[in-house]
Amino acid sequence: MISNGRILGMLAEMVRLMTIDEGTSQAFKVRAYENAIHGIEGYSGNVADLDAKSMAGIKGVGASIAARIVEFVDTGSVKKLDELRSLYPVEFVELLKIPGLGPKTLKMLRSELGIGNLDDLKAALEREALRALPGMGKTSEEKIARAIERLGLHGKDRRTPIAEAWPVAVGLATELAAIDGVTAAVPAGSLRRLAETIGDIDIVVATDDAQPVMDAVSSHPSAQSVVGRGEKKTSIITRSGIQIDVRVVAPSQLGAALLYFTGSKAHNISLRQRAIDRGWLLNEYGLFEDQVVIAADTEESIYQALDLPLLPPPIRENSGEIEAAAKGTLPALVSLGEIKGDLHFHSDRSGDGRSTLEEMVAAAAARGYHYLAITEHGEDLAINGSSREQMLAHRGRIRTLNEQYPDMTLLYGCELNISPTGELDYDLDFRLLFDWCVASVHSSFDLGAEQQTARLLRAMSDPAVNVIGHLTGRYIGRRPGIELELEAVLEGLAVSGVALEVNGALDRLDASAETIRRAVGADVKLVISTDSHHTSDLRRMEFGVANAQRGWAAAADVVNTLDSPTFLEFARSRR
Ligand code: DGT
Ligand code: CA
Ligand code: CA
Ligand code: ZN
Repeated sequence: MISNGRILGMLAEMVRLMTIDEGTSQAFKVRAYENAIHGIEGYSGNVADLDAKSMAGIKGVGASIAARIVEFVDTGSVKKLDELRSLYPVEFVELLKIPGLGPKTLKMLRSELGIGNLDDLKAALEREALRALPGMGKTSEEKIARAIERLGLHGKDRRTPIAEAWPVAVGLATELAAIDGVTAAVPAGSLRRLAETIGDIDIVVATDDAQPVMDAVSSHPSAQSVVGRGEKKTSIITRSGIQIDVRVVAPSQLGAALLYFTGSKAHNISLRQRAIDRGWLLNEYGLFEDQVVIAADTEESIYQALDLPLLPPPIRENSGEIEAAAKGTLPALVSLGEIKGDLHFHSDRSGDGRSTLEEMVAAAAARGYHYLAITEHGEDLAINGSSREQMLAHRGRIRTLNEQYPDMTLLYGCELNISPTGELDYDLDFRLLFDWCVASVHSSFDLGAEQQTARLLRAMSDPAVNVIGHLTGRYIGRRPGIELELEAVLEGLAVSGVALEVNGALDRLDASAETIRRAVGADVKLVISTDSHHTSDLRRMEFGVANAQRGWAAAADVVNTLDSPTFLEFARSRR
């Protein structure tokens, strides 16, 4: 059975390759595939079960794309995709990640200079060959060279942003879990710890019959090459250049294997030392005294035998967690079940929103939230801000809609734009009409640290502001965050009572875990948010919570764990 994840992977590859083929991501055909992806992401059934006609009934999926999906389901491949793959090999497509290299430029580099991969590009930069091309110059050469440095696009050291690796890992694990005899298939390694970038994907599969799993992996359609094949371990490199290690273990040893392959290595070494201190041995097969198993089947049983509570993967970095847990001083880390609302949330009132207000609110209600802040973009954001009139009309719609949800308080909110000097949208009186305001940087990312810091401090002095959204504005692996004086910013937050957002979008994870940990130490309040623009984004809450854990945040540090009355008091407290 072909999963929705596999179909989405195929469509995403079509988008990548057609963007190059068409020369722009705005081409009609590319947009059509993107719409199909959004539609399928929001579809809860199994797409492969549908015929072409009912597939075309899914929002965003047209007849010709439906036909391609059917071809994929029936034959395991798509002719058009194969053609595009031979035109644009992986090592060429990879160059698209470099800021400043759009599809048109890339095609020109290939036709004019024969550049087909990173090594070719570096050599061309070396001999200053790019600057002679139309639309290029010395500055563009320098910019590209810097971007190559910063993205770490260097052969084996290359790391993949977690947002890119996550769907690949979860998709493959879901497929392997469906193989007969498999009792569990779990992504481990740095991905499970929610590291920002992933060296390779590690998947642990529990079954007594390794052969079908190893076969499925080595013949997987996403594999470009098989780089290792053993009885219990197979490694492949995907067409998008990510290495995946799949290891098979006996179900009775799943806990020990997960613990070992989740790491981090430093955490493992400390745990093993704890075992040695007790005269025991800890490895990927279990915890042993002489040859006798003390614990092996679950991670929890192993931690327990070592007099420790189950430590969640995000904090397994050997940065004091084992010592703190042993002493009982580890904070009770925030958990998903404690989250009572989402406080950074867009509908299609924002130009980049993709679901209606009604759909978004229904999705939040389905999660059992007690409160929800609708935070459409403020007027200044170039393409998709809302005017005063639009905002006030939206407020009416929100209030009316709230009548249908007696168990949830809807807050009329806004995501205000912080100007380069720290001013905010509208005027203070208008801002104070909002029940909840996120304030975020969406422009002038290149200012110096001093200016950025002043800008943020000024924004948080505004009485309408409740939380600073995605603090640095980074996109992991694509855009560095703004520079700022963290100490001063955290002190400003602590003094003003403005919260710091933990943005759960996987390509942001902003604030970073390090910043969160420092914020917690500085008594700064946190808000964990999804920044949803579509109903399928609400699940980002689990990433936000995991990143907050990675920053050692307790429920008491997180505003949206408060019960409704206490939260509403917090929302009003600076007004
Ligand atoms: P990555 O792939 O660089 O993002 O980081 P990880 O943490 O996924 O590292 P990886 O893939 O090399 O290994 C997966 C896990 O296996 C790692 O987190 C801990 C465990 N591991 C690997 N090598 C060793 C080792 O030499 N000693 C111990 N104790 N554990 C290891
Ligand atoms: Ca790994
Ligand atoms: Ca690995
Ligand atoms: Zn934003």
